[in-house]
Amino acid sequence: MTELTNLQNALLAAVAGAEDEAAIEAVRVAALGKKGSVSELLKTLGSMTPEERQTRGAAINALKTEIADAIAARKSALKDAAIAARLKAETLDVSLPVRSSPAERGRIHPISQIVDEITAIFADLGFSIAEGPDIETDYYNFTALNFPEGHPAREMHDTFFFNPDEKGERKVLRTHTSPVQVRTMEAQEPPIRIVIPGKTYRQDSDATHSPMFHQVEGLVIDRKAHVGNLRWVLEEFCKAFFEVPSVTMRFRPSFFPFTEPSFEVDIQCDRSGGQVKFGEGNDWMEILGCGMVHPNVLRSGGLDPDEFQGFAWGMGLDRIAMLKYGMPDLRDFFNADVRWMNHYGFRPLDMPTLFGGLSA
Ligand code: 2NL
Repeated sequence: MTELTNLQNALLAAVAGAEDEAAIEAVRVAALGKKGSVSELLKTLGSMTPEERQTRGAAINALKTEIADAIAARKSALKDAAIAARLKAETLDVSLPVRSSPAERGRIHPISQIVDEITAIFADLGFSIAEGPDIETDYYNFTALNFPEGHPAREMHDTFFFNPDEKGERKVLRTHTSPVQVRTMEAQEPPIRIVIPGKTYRQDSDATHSPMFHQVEGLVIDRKAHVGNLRWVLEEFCKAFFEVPSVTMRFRPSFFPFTEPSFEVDIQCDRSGGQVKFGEGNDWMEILGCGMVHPNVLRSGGLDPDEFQGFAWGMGLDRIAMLKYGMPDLRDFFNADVRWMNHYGFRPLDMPTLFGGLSA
């Protein structure tokens, strides 16, 4: 019997010493598996005399039951311990403050904000938004807009030209967004009321000029559109954009190839306090150019100038954004500096609306 007692002690010690579920399973296989130590003993029962079976056989069976129970108990204890350890390791501290989502932390670039503000104002006045390609043909950028071939204004625009293609045609980076208006006149029947925000390009670079800059242009074509309508639209725009109840505007005669008559528009302002205030003061600030669409441009758009007339305007956004939001150097706009964006950028969910306040 000491042999059985020894085995019993050894197995119980092994059970007690099993540190995890894999170890206890190994003990089970070694004792109760097909070739396990206890199983081997059970096999000897067949060759025993009936008396032997009653004493030794019963003892072997008792050992088997005891070991099986011990293993089961240890297994269940180890399983509980494993679950407890996992629960401890995977605990979430639900009292930690929630991190803001990346979409909330990102910032809207002031130029995008200005475009959103301006398009919200004109959408409210019944305008649609039109867009077109940045790479244009010489025809849409110049010829269709009444810049004759060899006209000095083509050079005045400091145009970026592409290398000539097989046909000798040189594409350009558009120097203004006006090509989009010609494309729209070709594609749509009047009445046309569109605003065109977009990137434009000229070879110029200093504190107030960037070779890539932004414009918004507008176009209205109808049978009876006139300068009075133009003035009203621009005045409504300026009041909404500068967020003041009234503005005084000055229309000075000017020249653009695509309009006749042409005007440069100043808005009354006060620069005395180191900051520009609109709607009051003794200063003027130029904000845009405009005019009645030249008959040649109407013809380029497939319209009969004896039937239709229209007005158009264009303004540079970058300088206006610097002014409205007090940013000193234009070059910082396009340096992709996260610190600058965090300072001057706008919250993505504060969309400009006329009822909620444009830049509030
Ligand atoms: C400025 C002046 C202007 C236009 C743009 C335009 C477009 C067509 C026909 C007639 Cl298709 N005019 N655009 C008209 C007057 C002025 O821009 O100083 N922009 C920054």
